Amino acid sequence: MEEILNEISETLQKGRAKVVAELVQKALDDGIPAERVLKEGLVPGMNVIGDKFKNNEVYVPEVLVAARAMNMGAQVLKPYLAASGVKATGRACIGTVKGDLHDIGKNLVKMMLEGKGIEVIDLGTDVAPETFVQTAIDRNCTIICCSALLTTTMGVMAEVVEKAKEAGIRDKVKIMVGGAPVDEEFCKKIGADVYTPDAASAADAAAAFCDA
Ligand code: B1M
Repeated sequence: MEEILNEISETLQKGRAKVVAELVQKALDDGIPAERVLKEGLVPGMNVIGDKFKNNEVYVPEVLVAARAMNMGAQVLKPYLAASGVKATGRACIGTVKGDLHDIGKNLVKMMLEGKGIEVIDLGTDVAPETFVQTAIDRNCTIICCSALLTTTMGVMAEVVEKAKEAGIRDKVKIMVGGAPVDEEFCKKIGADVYTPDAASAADAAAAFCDA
């Protein structure tokens, strides 16, 4: 079992997207749960690339092809991750905050929320605080989901909270935050409602808000 998970990680690091997708399918066919394929295959591969990127051992083009391989693998996982029992009802808007172009984690969160039956409006990347809030108003969202991967952009989440207050919707919408540099303490400090460390726990928290 571990062999194929390592192979997924290594193939992802080489950016061989098609082979990653095939290996992910094979792992699923072999009975490995989708969450393990994600946590022990795809994500560790991306983390190795991240460390190499930090140490200037690989550069943006290599990171981009690895990211494409990650996305293709995640697409294969989608129907398996999405399978869940009781369905929640509700609507969320999601985006990566202004100045930030990382979208792999955000896409995973979207996928898992949809798996819970929540309708998700994907605002993409580089999303201004006003856009999160205006979308929540226009589309009557129960939840605003903000993702950030950069220490230089996580502060935008505080602006989302402030804009929601200014627009008078703070008591009507839950604000969820996440992404590698974000933690519980930061969430409390900016007055957001919940921080979750990964996509699966984000989906659980979102479903709980929708059912409340
Ligand atoms: Co960027 N990058 N990058 N990058 N990149 C990081 C984040 C970095 C840690 C790399 C490093 O130095 N080791 C570093 C940030 C340092 C910091 O701020 N502390 C960094 C940097 C510096 C940069 C640039 C500034 C580099 C440059 O140009 N000099 C630049 C910035 C561009 C910009 O955004 N304006 C940049 C660019 C890029 C690429 C475009 C090349 C590419 C992004 C491609 C894409 O997303 N389509 C990229 C990538 C791929 C990475 C790494 C390697 C991988 C990120 C990733 O996708 N991880 C990353 C290093 C790393 O993280 N190890 C790095 C896999 C993904 C599944 O995890 O997104 O954390 P993650 O999501 C997780 C959780 O965080 C959580 O759930 C997911 C899993 O379940 N989660 C949430 C995420 N959002 C959530 C929301 C929630 C709840 C949970 O609720 C709403």
